Amino acid sequence: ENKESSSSRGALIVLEGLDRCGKTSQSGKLYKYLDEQGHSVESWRFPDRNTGVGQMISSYLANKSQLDDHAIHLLFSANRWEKRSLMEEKLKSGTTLIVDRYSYSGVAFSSAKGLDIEWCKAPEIGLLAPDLVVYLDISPEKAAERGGYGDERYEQLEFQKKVAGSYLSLRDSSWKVIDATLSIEDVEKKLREAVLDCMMTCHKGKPLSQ
Ligand code: DGP
Ligand code: NA
Ligand code: NA
Repeated sequence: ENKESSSSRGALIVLEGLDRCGKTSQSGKLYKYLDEQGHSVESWRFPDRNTGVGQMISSYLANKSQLDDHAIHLLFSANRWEKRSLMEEKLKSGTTLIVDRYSYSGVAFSSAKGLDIEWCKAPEIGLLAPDLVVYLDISPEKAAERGGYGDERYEQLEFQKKVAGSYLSLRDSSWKVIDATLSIEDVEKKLREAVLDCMMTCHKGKPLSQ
Protein backbone atom coordinates (compact mmCIF):
# COMPACT_ATOMS: atom_id res chain seq x y z
CA GLU A 1 0.00 0.00 0.00
CA ASN A 2 1.36 3.38 -0.96
CA LYS A 3 1.09 5.64 2.06
CA GLU A 4 1.20 8.93 0.19
CA SER A 5 -1.64 10.55 -1.66
CA SER A 6 -0.68 11.98 -5.03
CA SER A 7 -1.20 15.55 -3.81
CA SER A 8 1.18 15.38 -0.82
CA ARG A 9 4.77 16.40 -1.28
CA GLY A 10 7.90 14.56 -0.24
CA ALA A 11 10.10 15.57 2.67
CA LEU A 12 13.59 17.00 2.34
CA ILE A 13 15.65 15.19 4.96
CA VAL A 14 19.29 16.21 5.42
CA LEU A 15 21.96 14.28 7.28
CA GLU A 16 25.00 16.14 8.52
CA GLY A 17 28.07 15.36 10.56
CA LEU A 18 31.83 15.00 10.58
CA ASP A 19 33.58 12.62 8.24
CA ARG A 20 33.22 9.05 9.62
CA CYS A 21 30.13 9.87 11.69
CA GLY A 22 28.21 7.06 9.96
CA LYS A 23 25.99 9.29 7.84
CA THR A 24 26.42 7.43 4.60
CA SER A 25 25.60 3.99 5.97
CA GLN A 26 22.68 5.39 7.98
CA SER A 27 21.32 7.10 4.84
CA GLY A 28 21.42 3.74 3.09
CA LYS A 29 19.58 1.97 5.91
CA LEU A 30 16.97 4.69 6.11
CA TYR A 31 16.43 4.60 2.36
CA LYS A 32 15.97 0.82 2.41
CA TYR A 33 13.50 1.01 5.29
CA LEU A 34 11.33 3.74 3.74
CA ASP A 35 11.41 2.06 0.34
CA GLU A 36 10.30 -1.25 1.84
CA GLN A 37 7.50 0.56 3.65
CA GLY A 38 6.17 1.64 0.26
CA HIS A 39 7.24 5.28 0.35
CA SER A 40 8.44 7.07 -2.74
CA VAL A 41 12.00 7.89 -1.67
CA GLU A 42 15.43 8.59 -3.14
CA SER A 43 18.87 8.71 -1.59
CA TRP A 44 20.99 11.70 -2.66
CA ARG A 45 24.38 13.01 -1.64
CA PHE A 46 26.42 16.17 -1.96
CA PRO A 47 28.88 16.67 -3.40
CA ASP A 48 27.32 14.90 -6.37
CA ARG A 49 30.54 13.85 -8.08
CA ASN A 50 28.85 12.82 -11.32
CA THR A 51 28.37 16.30 -12.79
CA GLY A 52 31.10 18.40 -14.42
CA VAL A 53 31.30 20.60 -11.33
CA GLY A 54 31.28 17.46 -9.18
CA GLN A 55 34.31 16.12 -11.02
CA MET A 56 36.23 19.33 -10.27
CA ILE A 57 35.29 18.95 -6.60
CA SER A 58 36.32 15.32 -6.59
CA SER A 59 39.70 16.14 -8.08
CA TYR A 60 40.20 18.87 -5.47
CA LEU A 61 39.27 16.53 -2.60
CA ALA A 62 41.72 13.93 -3.93
CA ASN A 63 44.46 16.61 -3.87
CA LYS A 64 44.82 16.28 -7.64
CA SER A 65 44.08 19.94 -8.16
CA GLN A 66 44.52 23.11 -6.12
CA LEU A 67 41.89 25.81 -5.89
CA ASP A 68 41.44 29.01 -3.95
CA ASP A 69 39.31 28.41 -0.82
CA HIS A 70 36.62 30.78 -2.08
CA ALA A 71 36.57 29.19 -5.53
CA ILE A 72 36.04 25.66 -4.18
CA HIS A 73 33.38 26.96 -1.81
CA LEU A 74 31.44 28.34 -4.77
CA LEU A 75 31.85 25.08 -6.68
CA PHE A 76 30.35 23.09 -3.80
CA SER A 77 27.47 25.54 -3.76
CA ALA A 78 27.08 25.42 -7.57
CA ASN A 79 26.90 21.64 -7.26
CA ARG A 80 23.84 22.03 -5.03
CA TRP A 81 22.35 24.68 -7.33
CA GLU A 82 22.64 22.49 -10.39
CA LYS A 83 20.43 19.90 -8.68
CA ARG A 84 17.91 22.37 -7.26
CA SER A 85 15.24 22.19 -9.95
CA LEU A 86 15.30 18.39 -10.01
CA MET A 87 15.10 18.41 -6.22
CA GLU A 88 12.02 20.64 -6.31
CA GLU A 89 10.42 18.51 -8.99
CA LYS A 90 10.95 15.31 -6.98
CA LEU A 91 9.61 16.81 -3.76
CA LYS A 92 6.55 18.27 -5.45
CA SER A 93 5.78 14.97 -7.10
CA GLY A 94 5.72 13.31 -3.67
CA THR A 95 9.20 11.79 -3.45
CA THR A 96 11.01 12.09 -0.15
CA LEU A 97 14.73 12.84 -0.49
CA ILE A 98 17.33 11.66 1.99
CA VAL A 99 20.31 13.90 1.39
CA ASP A 100 23.77 13.05 2.70
CA ARG A 101 25.29 16.55 3.32
CA TYR A 102 23.87 19.88 2.21
CA SER A 103 24.43 23.61 2.76
CA TYR A 104 25.53 23.11 6.38
CA SER A 105 28.54 21.12 5.17
CA GLY A 106 29.25 23.96 2.80
CA VAL A 107 29.31 26.53 5.58
CA ALA A 108 30.91 24.30 8.24
CA PHE A 109 33.84 23.11 6.12
CA SER A 110 34.66 26.45 4.49
CA SER A 111 34.28 28.55 7.63
CA ALA A 112 36.57 26.03 9.36
CA LYS A 113 39.25 27.26 6.95
CA GLY A 114 38.75 30.77 8.27
CA LEU A 115 36.42 32.16 5.60
CA ASP A 116 33.85 34.65 6.82
CA ILE A 117 30.71 32.78 7.84
CA GLU A 118 28.26 35.26 6.31
CA TRP A 119 30.18 35.12 3.03
CA CYS A 120 29.97 31.33 3.21
CA LYS A 121 26.20 31.37 3.73
CA ALA A 122 25.41 33.80 0.89
CA PRO A 123 25.54 31.43 -2.12
CA GLU A 124 23.27 28.97 -0.30
CA ILE A 125 20.41 31.48 -0.13
CA GLY A 126 17.56 30.34 -2.35
CA LEU A 127 18.28 26.64 -2.17
CA LEU A 128 15.39 24.59 -0.79
CA ALA A 129 15.18 24.54 2.99
CA PRO A 130 15.23 21.08 4.58
CA ASP A 131 12.22 19.85 6.52
CA LEU A 132 14.57 18.07 8.90
CA VAL A 133 18.28 18.27 9.60
CA VAL A 134 19.70 15.34 11.52
CA TYR A 135 23.16 15.83 12.96
CA LEU A 136 25.00 12.61 13.77
CA ASP A 137 27.06 13.72 16.71
CA ILE A 138 30.52 12.28 17.30
CA SER A 139 33.69 13.83 18.69
CA PRO A 140 36.48 14.38 16.14
CA GLU A 141 38.71 12.05 18.18
CA LYS A 142 36.18 9.20 18.16
CA ALA A 143 35.51 9.70 14.46
CA ALA A 144 39.23 9.47 13.72
CA GLU A 145 39.43 6.12 15.53
CA ARG A 146 36.80 4.62 13.21
CA GLY A 147 38.85 2.67 10.74
CA GLY A 148 41.05 5.69 10.11
CA TYR A 149 40.51 8.40 7.58
CA GLY A 150 41.02 8.01 3.86
CA ASP A 151 43.33 10.14 1.77
CA GLU A 152 40.91 12.96 1.07
CA ARG A 153 41.84 16.52 1.80
CA TYR A 154 39.63 17.22 4.83
CA GLU A 155 40.07 13.89 6.62
CA GLN A 156 42.50 15.11 9.25
CA LEU A 157 41.89 15.35 12.98
CA GLU A 158 42.97 18.98 13.44
CA PHE A 159 40.75 20.17 10.61
CA GLN A 160 37.79 18.04 11.73
CA LYS A 161 38.04 19.69 15.17
CA LYS A 162 37.52 23.06 13.50
CA VAL A 163 34.62 21.68 11.44
CA ALA A 164 33.00 20.37 14.64
CA GLY A 165 33.22 23.88 16.12
CA SER A 166 31.64 25.37 13.00
CA TYR A 167 28.79 22.87 13.04
CA LEU A 168 28.18 23.71 16.70
CA SER A 169 27.74 27.38 15.84
CA LEU A 170 25.28 26.51 13.03
CA ARG A 171 23.06 24.23 15.09
CA ASP A 172 19.64 25.53 15.99
CA SER A 173 16.57 24.16 17.72
CA SER A 174 15.20 22.70 14.49
CA TRP A 175 18.10 20.24 14.27
CA LYS A 176 17.66 16.75 15.56
CA VAL A 177 20.94 15.67 17.18
CA ILE A 178 21.57 11.94 17.46
CA ASP A 179 24.48 10.48 19.39
CA ALA A 180 26.46 8.76 16.64
CA THR A 181 28.40 6.67 19.17
CA LEU A 182 25.31 4.61 20.02
CA SER A 183 25.02 1.19 18.36
CA ILE A 184 24.25 1.18 14.65
CA GLU A 185 20.79 -0.22 15.44
CA ASP A 186 20.01 2.47 18.02
CA VAL A 187 21.09 5.28 15.70
CA GLU A 188 18.96 3.69 12.97
CA LYS A 189 15.94 3.55 15.27
CA LYS A 190 16.25 7.16 16.43
CA LEU A 191 16.76 8.33 12.87
CA ARG A 192 13.65 6.48 11.69
CA GLU A 193 11.54 8.00 14.47
CA ALA A 194 12.67 11.53 13.64
CA VAL A 195 12.13 11.04 9.93
CA LEU A 196 8.69 9.41 10.17
CA ASP A 197 7.60 12.22 12.45
CA CYS A 198 8.80 14.81 9.95
CA MET A 199 7.20 13.04 7.00
CA MET A 200 3.81 13.15 8.71
CA THR A 201 4.13 16.92 9.12
CA CYS A 202 5.14 17.44 5.49
CA HIS A 203 2.19 15.42 4.29
CA LYS A 204 -0.20 17.63 6.20
CA GLY A 205 0.52 20.32 3.68
CA LYS A 206 3.50 22.15 5.17
CA PRO A 207 4.78 24.36 2.35
CA LEU A 208 8.11 23.80 0.66
CA SER A 209 9.96 26.77 2.07
CA GLN A 210 13.19 28.39 0.90
P1 DGP B 1 31.68 13.02 1.39
O1 DGP B 1 31.55 12.58 -0.04
O2 DGP B 1 30.39 13.14 2.14
O3 DGP B 1 32.75 12.25 2.14
O4 DGP B 1 32.21 14.54 1.30
C1 DGP B 1 33.48 14.80 0.80
C2 DGP B 1 34.21 15.82 1.64
O5 DGP B 1 33.84 17.14 1.26
C3 DGP B 1 33.96 15.72 3.13
O6 DGP B 1 35.21 15.92 3.80
C4 DGP B 1 33.02 16.85 3.41
C5 DGP B 1 33.40 17.88 2.39
N1 DGP B 1 32.28 18.70 1.97
C6 DGP B 1 31.04 18.30 1.64
N2 DGP B 1 30.28 19.32 1.22
C7 DGP B 1 31.09 20.41 1.28
C8 DGP B 1 30.89 21.78 0.95
O7 DGP B 1 29.83 22.21 0.52
N3 DGP B 1 31.97 22.60 1.12
C9 DGP B 1 33.17 22.17 1.58
N4 DGP B 1 34.16 23.04 1.71
N5 DGP B 1 33.38 20.87 1.90
C10 DGP B 1 32.36 20.02 1.75
NA1 NA C 1 34.56 11.75 3.43
NA1 NA D 1 30.04 10.59 3.89
